[in-house]
Amino acid sequence: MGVEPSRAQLLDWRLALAHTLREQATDSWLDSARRTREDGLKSVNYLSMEFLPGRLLEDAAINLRLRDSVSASFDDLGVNFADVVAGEPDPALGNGGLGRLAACYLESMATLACPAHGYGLRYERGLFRQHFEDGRQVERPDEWLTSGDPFSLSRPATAYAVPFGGEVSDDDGGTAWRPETRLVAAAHDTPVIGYGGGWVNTLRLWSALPAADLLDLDRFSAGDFFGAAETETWARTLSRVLYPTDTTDLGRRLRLSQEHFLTSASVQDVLHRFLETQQDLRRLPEHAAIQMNDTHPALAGPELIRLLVDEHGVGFDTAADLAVQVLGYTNHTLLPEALEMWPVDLMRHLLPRHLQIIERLDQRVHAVHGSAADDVHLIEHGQVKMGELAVVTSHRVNGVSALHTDLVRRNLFPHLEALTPGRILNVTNGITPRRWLALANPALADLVTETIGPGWETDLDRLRELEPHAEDPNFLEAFGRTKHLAKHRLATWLDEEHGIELPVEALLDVQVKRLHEYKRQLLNILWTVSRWQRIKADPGADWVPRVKIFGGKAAPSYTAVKDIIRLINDVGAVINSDPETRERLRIIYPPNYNVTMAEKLIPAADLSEQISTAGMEASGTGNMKFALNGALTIGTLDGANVEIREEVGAENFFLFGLTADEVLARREQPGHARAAIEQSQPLQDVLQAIAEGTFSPEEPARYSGLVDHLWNSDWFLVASDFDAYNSSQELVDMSYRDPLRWQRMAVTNVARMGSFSSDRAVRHYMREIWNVPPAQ
Ligand code: GPW
Repeated sequence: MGVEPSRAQLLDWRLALAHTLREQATDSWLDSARRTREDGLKSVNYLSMEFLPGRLLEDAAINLRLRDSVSASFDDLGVNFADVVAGEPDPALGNGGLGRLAACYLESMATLACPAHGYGLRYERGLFRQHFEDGRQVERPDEWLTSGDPFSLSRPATAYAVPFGGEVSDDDGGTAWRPETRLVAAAHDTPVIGYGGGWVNTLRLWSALPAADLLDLDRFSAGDFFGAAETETWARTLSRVLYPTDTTDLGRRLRLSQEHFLTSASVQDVLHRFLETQQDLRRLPEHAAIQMNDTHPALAGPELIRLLVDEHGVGFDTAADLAVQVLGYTNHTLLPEALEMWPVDLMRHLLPRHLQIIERLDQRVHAVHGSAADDVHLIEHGQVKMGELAVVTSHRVNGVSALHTDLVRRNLFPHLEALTPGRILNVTNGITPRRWLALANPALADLVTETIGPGWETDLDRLRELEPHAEDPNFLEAFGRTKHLAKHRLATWLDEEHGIELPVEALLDVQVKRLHEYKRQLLNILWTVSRWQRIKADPGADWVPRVKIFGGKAAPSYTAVKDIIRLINDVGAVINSDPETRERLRIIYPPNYNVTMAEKLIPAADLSEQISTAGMEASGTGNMKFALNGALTIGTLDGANVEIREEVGAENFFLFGLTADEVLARREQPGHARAAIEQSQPLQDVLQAIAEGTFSPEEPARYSGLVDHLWNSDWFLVASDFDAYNSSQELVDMSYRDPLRWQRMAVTNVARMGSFSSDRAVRHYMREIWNVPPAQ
């Protein structure tokens, strides 16, 4: 770094570490690319608007099997490794589960030596940083690039022009698109190191640059300096910010431009790499798979067809057939507000050629399938439906848990399932055990290795070998110590970073995830109020001490859940300062939940809150991380909870609540919320306290809207599930009172989590969707 060691700052050490680790990965990185090229291997191109990789350096050290020697080298230099990596920014290039899943899958693909590129956008500013002011969420910009991006390589030579706007004309059979403007996509590559370091893939993120001729010299010369730079500003804006919404709708022109920009640059790059070694484009499906992470990159079909037809002279039908063979689509939600639709007028304005191709694809579906396709419309009510587009341009469509896939088939795309039976399949989500056990929970990871030997890192089913030890009191005690260690580590961090005290002997009950009404953080905080009231009513009883931890951000425009954040903080302020209850109930809500915070919270948790309204959480992946780290789940029959419960056993899972079918039926009952509240004295007491201003004395009516909504509407069935949730929580207390029993349940959870490894999921994608053989 050009600095004398004695004068080096932590930042210098971190940059030096980044360069050193990247250097260590470089031979494998080049080898992996060379083998893919020279052996003509098929490679996967994972297109995603979001990636949440977490901090990179320690993970790289672990996967290169260099963690201990790096740490020892720093000791020799009198520098603390933990301090060095703690300064690394957490690239927040995503909102939540969708982006974190993409990161787990990239890591597993590299570990399995599956040739792959991740493609995304290099947002200059990631997801906002969250602060609380008077309990309210305040958003500040996230400047993650201020100290550079030292583990990545910028590749100015790898750049593509991405066209926008203008006109299309049909002249003598051929179609000509004369775009109004072009932006340049420039590549930034981050190595994705597989466990063991033998295979390294690439995460390629695009940033937008103005094309050289974008400064309008005529306008500039005429004195219109700002007007002259308009297109340049537009270019810079494009990769400036990540949209901070997650499974909620947004109808912004900039977002469609971002989606096209990602898709076009990535598909051009896929074709470019193919044409480096091949001539015959009809062989593209033998060499490339493109996976669309939800519909955000669903322009990949039209874009691939456009490039094949307009730039390479392939016929339309051949191009469309090729696209279908290459593309796959993963659906991650059923929520109507998250199903993307774009106004036809906007599409015509920004992407006239793509609109034309979509119209032709629509005609083609009807030509091929006749009246069987009567219910299929890619365009309806003036909107382009991106879900239908993604389905008809893919050979495989998958949901992300068994329940979710079933609902995708039955409720979301029944008309499309009927056209091409078998196209829709399930691949239940998974998580990487390297980050979520080896890195996040070194004490438990060491205990596992001592007990069953190494190798579980890449063969997570081996955790089953822990099961006999669940009867061994010595092992259970050692297991308990790892949980304590994680709690102490969390306590130190909470104290140092936030000045919050964590009572480490209490039951740690954690709900961390994006704020959304369907995830029902409201149910959790209402129950917490109820627990407080009952402790106060019966202070002599033997209450199990609990710490309720919340973490998560709300979309800045989602006011209903911003109120819930404020309520949690308001309730926390009152409860935490109540001397009568403080030893038995505490609320902690550290701001700015992200991957790095998850790595500290999850290993320390005793109880994992997975309490979404049944039928609404496509899968969840936090649920898997907690169980792998020995937390027990309290949860509904939703998403992957269903499969987790099947694996760990009903006796090791705290189930409650309506099923997905019962949810639909309940919503049909007029006055269901009022009826549920009237039947539950504890819930009435809670709502009354909130409505009276117990937690907002300076503004008693602050939550009257929220309470009103619960009585009169309650779409997410908080009231209907309240009593069941309470009974389940009482069972939690009973189980926790018997530490050996609890420990046994926790160990059983860990031992049975093997199938939730992202290695299992990625192998399934390779076999059933990508048609990529396993590496020898
Ligand atoms: F709306 N998910 C997410 F489906 O984090 F696109 N962001 C999103 O924008 C969407 C889904 C989308 C999540 C699901 O809510 C969660 O249930 C799932 O575990 C995760 O994607 C990964 O599949």
